Amino acid sequence: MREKLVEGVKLGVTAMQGLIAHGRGEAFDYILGEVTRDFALRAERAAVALMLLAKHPVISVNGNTAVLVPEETRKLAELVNAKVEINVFHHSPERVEKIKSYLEKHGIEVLAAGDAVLEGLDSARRIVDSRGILIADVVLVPLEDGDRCEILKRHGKKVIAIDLNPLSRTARMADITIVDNVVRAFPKMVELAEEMQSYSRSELEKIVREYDNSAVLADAVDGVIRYLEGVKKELLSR
Ligand code: PTJ
Repeated sequence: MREKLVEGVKLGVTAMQGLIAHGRGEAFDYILGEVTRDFALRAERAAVALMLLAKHPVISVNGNTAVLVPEETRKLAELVNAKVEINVFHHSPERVEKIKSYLEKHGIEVLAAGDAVLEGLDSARRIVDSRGILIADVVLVPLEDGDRCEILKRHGKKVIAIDLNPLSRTARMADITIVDNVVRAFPKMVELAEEMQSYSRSELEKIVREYDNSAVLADAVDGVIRYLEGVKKELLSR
């Protein structure tokens, strides 16, 4: 992952700050045991159900997500019929163009017109595509901490976050929070989407209805506590 991100920086796709963000993620991954836990799986399942039910689902891609999971982004978008839109915090037209051609090389049709504004946001994340995030009903937001989630919700959109930090602003504000590494979450969601494609709308609606994000976030915090308690026990038993 580190090598991919460093290469991404060299290509001008990943922001330098993306390396710092990765370090934050790694630290949380360590104290989660670096595996997909049950709480993440529950969220991934609900996320796929919500995307399959959506009219205009959009996968929002930044410089980290682009280099970490391009193939899986393409597959997931195809399976749930989602648009892929570039949305970055560290914005320049040149950088967006670089991310766009990087994703296109992976066979992804990308939205990045930047012809509309998401009212209420000051950062460059306000720059959106009128065929994508602007009209989306469900937005998948991987690897991001900030105020965009809150604003997306204010615009009536459902937000799915993928964030290893269950305490981040985005993680706490999202409708569905996947506390997992994007490199595990995306392949898992592809697998689930392949299976759930054949589900009826009522089956998908039931999954979404029964999903409880507060319980998932609490279980994620509990997961960290339990993992650390296990480490502590092991150290004391030496
Ligand atoms: O490409 P840009 O310009 O949009 O910039 C991208 C970054 C990631 C720098 C920026 O948008 C950002 O929000 O960075 P933050 O504030 O550090 O937030 C990143 C969040 O993602 C943190 O809560 C990390 O714990 C989490 N994270 C980092 N790596 C992973 C991750 N979550 C899941 N999988 C990862 N691999």
